[in-house]
Amino acid sequence: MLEEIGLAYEVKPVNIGKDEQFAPDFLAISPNNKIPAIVDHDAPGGPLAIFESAAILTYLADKSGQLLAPSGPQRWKALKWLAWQVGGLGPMLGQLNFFAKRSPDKAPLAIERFTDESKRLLKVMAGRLDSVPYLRAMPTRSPTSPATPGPRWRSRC
Ligand SMILES: N[C@@H](CCC(=O)N[C@@H](CS)C(=O)NCC(=O)O)C(=O)O
Repeated sequence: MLEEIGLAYEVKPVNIGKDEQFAPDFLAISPNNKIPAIVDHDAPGGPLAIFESAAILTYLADKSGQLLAPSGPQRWKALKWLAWQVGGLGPMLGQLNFFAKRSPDKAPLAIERFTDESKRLLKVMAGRLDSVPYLRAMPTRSPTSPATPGPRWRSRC
């Protein structure tokens, strides 16, 4: 997203394979010991640390004025799908990956539960993508209607 909105940034790798997410200087930025996290050194009032991907995406969209409507229904049409992804699909696929692949103990009930729920969520996603090109997007324009110029946050709808 930083590339897409054209904001300068510096990458600080955090090797979670080496438990670097538990280092005190990283925990000061991301107390939940997870990547991604950012620090905006140009924030009003001084450096601002943000963790959780949904918060980071929303913050960067607001800061840059791109990819997300500043207010109104289009903002909420995007944010509800972002919340659905981070609260539903992401965690469910993560749990499925853990129980079905990584865990040495193959607990059938856990695998069944997370498989079913993952399939259900993927079906919701597939249904949405039947009618729009991106989860957050408005219905695809009719090929005969002219493209409507507008603010940059609308350009990918
Ligand atoms: N809800 C978080 C999830 C982030 C997440 O699960 N990060 C994983 C890597 S993909 C992580 O940092 N794991 C390290 C750990 O759990 O110690 C978000 O959306 O930012």
